[in-house]
Amino acid sequence: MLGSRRAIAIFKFLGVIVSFVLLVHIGVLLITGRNNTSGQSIFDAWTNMLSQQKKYGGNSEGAPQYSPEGIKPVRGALVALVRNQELYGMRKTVRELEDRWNHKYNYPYIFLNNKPFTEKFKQGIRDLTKAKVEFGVLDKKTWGYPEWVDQIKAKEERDSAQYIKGHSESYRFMCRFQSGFVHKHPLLADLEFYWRIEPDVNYYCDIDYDPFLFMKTNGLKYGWNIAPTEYEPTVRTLWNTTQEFMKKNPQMIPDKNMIDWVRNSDGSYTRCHFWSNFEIVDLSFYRSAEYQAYFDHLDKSGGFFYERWGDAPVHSLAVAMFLKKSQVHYFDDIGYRHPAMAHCPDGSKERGKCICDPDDGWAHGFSCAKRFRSIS
Ligand SMILES: Nc1nc2c(ncn2[C@@H]2O[C@H](COP(=O)(O)OP(=O)(O)OP(=O)(O)O)[C@@H](O)[C@H]2O)c(=O)[nH]1
Ligand SMILES: [Mg+2]
Repeated sequence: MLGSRRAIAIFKFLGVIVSFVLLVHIGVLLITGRNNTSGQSIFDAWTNMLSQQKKYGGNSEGAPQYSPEGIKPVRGALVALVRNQELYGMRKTVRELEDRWNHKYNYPYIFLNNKPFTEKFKQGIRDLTKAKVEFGVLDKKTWGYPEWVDQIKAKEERDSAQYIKGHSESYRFMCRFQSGFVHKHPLLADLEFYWRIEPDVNYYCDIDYDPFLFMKTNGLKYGWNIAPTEYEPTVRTLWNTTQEFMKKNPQMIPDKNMIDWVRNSDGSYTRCHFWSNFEIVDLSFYRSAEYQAYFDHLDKSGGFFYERWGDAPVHSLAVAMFLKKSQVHYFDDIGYRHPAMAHCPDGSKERGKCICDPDDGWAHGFSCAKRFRSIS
């Protein structure tokens, strides 16, 4: 009796030893082991398998990391119009972009201002990145009133305006500059694409590919991320002025366009616009004769000052008139927040890369993003 108990105890002990040796063996195989047939480590095989899966957002496989000085596959840059006093808001944006994306790609930055940048601003930005950084001042002609605008009428509008930023003269200069002149600044002369950035925005997700290259290789002209409706009092006559332009210049409007995104079935304006504080654009679009003619038409009407037309609805109406949907890309994989609105990817494609809560991604459900998905 005693002998058989001892035998069972010995068998149990041996069982534990054998299991332990087996576990250690499997562990060693997993960490350093070689697959006998291919000679490839199991971890290598796993990593290869993951890297071969098509990443969302484009042909990112094997995307090289670009050196700060090296030539990039696209002449692209991150561009901000910004004031000296916004240094710390701008630093937050640059820090997040560097951490999430640009430390690998090292695309240059261009900062523009209607006043000279201080040394403190320049150093405060340069400290954050290895990429090339340039600072430019605006040509006076691109910041202010064109000679045909009645400045008394413009002031009356500002004094009586009941809408956000309605009282601000500089905000109107900013919107006119971003609508008609940013792409003409000499520092952008050599660029094919720009990615607009602003102070105090957030980038929530790692971006593991080159959006400039993605746009270029796919023939995309305009990339966006949030699409709300514009506040009506700021654009009272913008749609009528745009329709006038379309009637006068039918040869400029291609048959296949996106006009149904901005035009309701009864002909009225949807006020849908891409929120241009984030936009990635093929600058040949803004440099085109069509875009220039449209901007000139709007500018002549004075609506940047007699109302408060934003560059977002202006850019968006141009996209809707002149581009096909297949040339416009919804960067719904880029988690982004500008004060008041945010977009968080739903998580299915970017799991593990984002710090935002997909349930907060309410811009995704905005009617204009939905409308974009529904038009052909
Ligand atoms: N240099 C300069 N930049 C400006 C001026 N006004 C606005 N900007 C910049 O233009 C961009 C848009 O201006 P914002 O004031 O952010 O406009 P917004 O995004 O409609 O409004 P917010 O909700 O306040 O962000 C930002 O990058 C600003 O830093 C200005 O007078 N001078
Ligand atoms: Mg802003």
